[in-house]
Amino acid sequence: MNILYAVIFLLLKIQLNTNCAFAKNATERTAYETKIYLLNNDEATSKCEQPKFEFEKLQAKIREQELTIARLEAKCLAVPTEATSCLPFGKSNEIQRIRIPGTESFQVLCAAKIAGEGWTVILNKRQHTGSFYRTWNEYRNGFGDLQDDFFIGLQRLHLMTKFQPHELYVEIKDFWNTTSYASYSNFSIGNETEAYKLLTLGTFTGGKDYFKTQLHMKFSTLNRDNDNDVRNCATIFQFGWWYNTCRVGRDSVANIFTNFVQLLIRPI
Ligand SMILES: [Ca+2]
Repeated sequence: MNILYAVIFLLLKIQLNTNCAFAKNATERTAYETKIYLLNNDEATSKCEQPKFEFEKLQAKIREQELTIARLEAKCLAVPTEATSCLPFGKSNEIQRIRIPGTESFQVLCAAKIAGEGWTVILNKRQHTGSFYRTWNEYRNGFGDLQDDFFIGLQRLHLMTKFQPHELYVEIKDFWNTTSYASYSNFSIGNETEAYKLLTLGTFTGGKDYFKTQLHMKFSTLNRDNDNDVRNCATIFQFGWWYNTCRVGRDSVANIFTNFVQLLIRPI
């Protein structure tokens, strides 16, 4: 007889819990919970028992959400908080600090008065000061003074143009003080293993195409002859460059009659 009561009690409990779990509204649910309480006479077990699969589904959903949050956090942390070019500095013509993935942050000279806002000066050369007759390591790491003559360095230039596409702007003043300009829509250079090869230039616009024979050329310096001439052009012109042959005419940046050269880049 006791077993029969126990079975009836159990069936009743299951029925009440099922009805409770699928109650249409809060009032119905409370009514079932009251009945469960009266049956158990115990507040701790009077609450409606959710079916196990519902609970597992909720747990899986929470785990998914946690994973999404973790990925978003990782993404946020990976985005550099520093500027990656002069673009965010807008009208600045001052020295600013930028950081490119793969290297420490470094200072650059921004230019907003030459060809619009947001340009980074990568080379500044005046004939009367400084020297560009430098070694491979100097050209790789950069040299000079940002307030005067300088070169940003091939490694930084490689990382900058690899990280995001850049346009190039060239301003040249020759021996006779004639100023001319050139711009290229997509300037990029390779890594050191590729001898910082001039990979792309994009479309040329402007007066003189200063880079027309330099495309796909490797970089050469006084102690690293990567040009296509029997001689070392960097030694002849005392200037590190993406030389092809040593027959550089007046249309070349490496021209010895160049009074002033400024190269600028800007993300596109
Ligand atoms: Ca050579």
